[in-house]
Amino acid sequence: MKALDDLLARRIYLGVTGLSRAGKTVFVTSLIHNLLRADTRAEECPLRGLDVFDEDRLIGGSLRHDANATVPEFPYRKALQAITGESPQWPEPTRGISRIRIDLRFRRSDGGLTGQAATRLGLTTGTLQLEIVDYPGEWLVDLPMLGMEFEDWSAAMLAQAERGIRAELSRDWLAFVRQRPPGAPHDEEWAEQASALYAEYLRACSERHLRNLQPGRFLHPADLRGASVLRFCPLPDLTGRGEPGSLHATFRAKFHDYQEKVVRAFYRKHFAGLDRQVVLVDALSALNDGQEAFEDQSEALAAILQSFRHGKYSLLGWLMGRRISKVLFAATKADHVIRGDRLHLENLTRRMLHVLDENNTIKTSADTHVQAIAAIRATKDTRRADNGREILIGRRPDDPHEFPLEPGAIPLDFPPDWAALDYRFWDFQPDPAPSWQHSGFPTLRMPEVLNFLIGEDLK
Ligand SMILES: Nc1nc2c(ncn2[C@@H]2O[C@H](COP(=O)(O)OP(=O)(O)OP(=O)(O)O)[C@@H](O)[C@H]2O)c(=O)[nH]1
Ligand SMILES: [Mg+2]
Repeated sequence: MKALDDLLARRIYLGVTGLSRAGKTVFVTSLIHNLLRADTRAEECPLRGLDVFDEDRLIGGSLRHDANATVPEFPYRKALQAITGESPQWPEPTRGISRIRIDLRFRRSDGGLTGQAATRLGLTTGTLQLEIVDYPGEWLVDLPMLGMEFEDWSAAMLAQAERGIRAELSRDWLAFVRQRPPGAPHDEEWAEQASALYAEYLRACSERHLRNLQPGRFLHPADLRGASVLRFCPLPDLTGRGEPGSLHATFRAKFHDYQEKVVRAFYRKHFAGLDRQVVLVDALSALNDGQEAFEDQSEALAAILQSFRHGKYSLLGWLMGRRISKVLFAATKADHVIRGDRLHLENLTRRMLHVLDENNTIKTSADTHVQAIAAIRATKDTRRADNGREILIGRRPDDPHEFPLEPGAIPLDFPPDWAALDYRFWDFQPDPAPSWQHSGFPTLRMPEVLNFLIGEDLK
């Protein structure tokens, strides 16, 4: 029976992505920890609301280490240790792609096709092998590059570099590339300097919370650090396609290599194998960052959305293999807003996606859902004694004590009315609650997230 049980075990690949600092590491850590710690006898289990758990069918989860994996393992223990250690901290930023697998044993329900078929065979239990892949949303921002020639891309990047706060950040790189005409003979040392200055400019943008940055690998090179495929950048004043041997022609060829060996290779090797996808959207930090950063992050999100378009007009039309059947857009860090505003956060995110997805193509491509969540809840809800207004209690980075804090209100419109905006993002720190290590993390709506993504597979 065990062999048959294994044969019927389903493997689901769940992609977790989002732009830098969106909350990917915290999300995966919370999901794994809470599944490992599931205890139906506990009065307050954070999985309450997850169907397989509420129906008392979840037997337990266990981590599986894959000795042959070619992708680094997700740093679960390290992240857990940081959050639940003696002086709790959020986990460190992570780089590149990582994966982790948890096997979930469950009792089959009478509903669901697999469940019925398996029960008929006398199999009352099943296993879901959940393989989680965490990768930077910045890599998806590269997708529109596939539809462009080097010359058009250069012109677009140059125009962008001259706008708003970018003008100041791009000064050194622009001054450098303008010194030499694109028709000049190629020189590897010059190319290295130009691309290094361009990468520095992108990093400076990223520090100012701009996120619509291409090529994404300049920021998260992962295994391509120092590789010559990254030794190019946009060039000014391009005409024609460049004489052979010129800077122009060489950069054009590198751009083409980047399209094929980096962007397409990522989609083919990793993205094509995903069954489900979570896109974490940190609309709150974006609001806090102000209009320019917010608009820039929205453009990055619009580029990301293109990855979920199927069909004739999609840039991924060539991509074969399985298709992502469910996409969840999760507005993260919902514990940063008062209870009455969480629905507003969800609505703002929904409107934002709706506006960005001009042709409604993602809606018609996969089953999509928008939800405001907190993977780890670092605040408590309460009311002010004097006027009864809802407020939050939480910890700031500079003080270990709890404080009542008022984050202000979430705007109802997208784009927001910037003149009227009164929202403040406090950098709440994790609670040193000892129970977190044993009973799991308190969350907002994580059980619903799991119901949407894998509920059917646990029937
Ligand atoms: N209060 C609260 N803060 C969160 C939550 N998730 C993430 N954060 C905050 O967001 C920061 C970034 O979270 P990470 O999970 O490291 O984000 P990431 O997307 O993995 O970031 P990179 O690895 O840099 O790409 C954390 O350091 C926390 O400050 C949450 O559920 N609640
Ligand atoms: Mg991370």
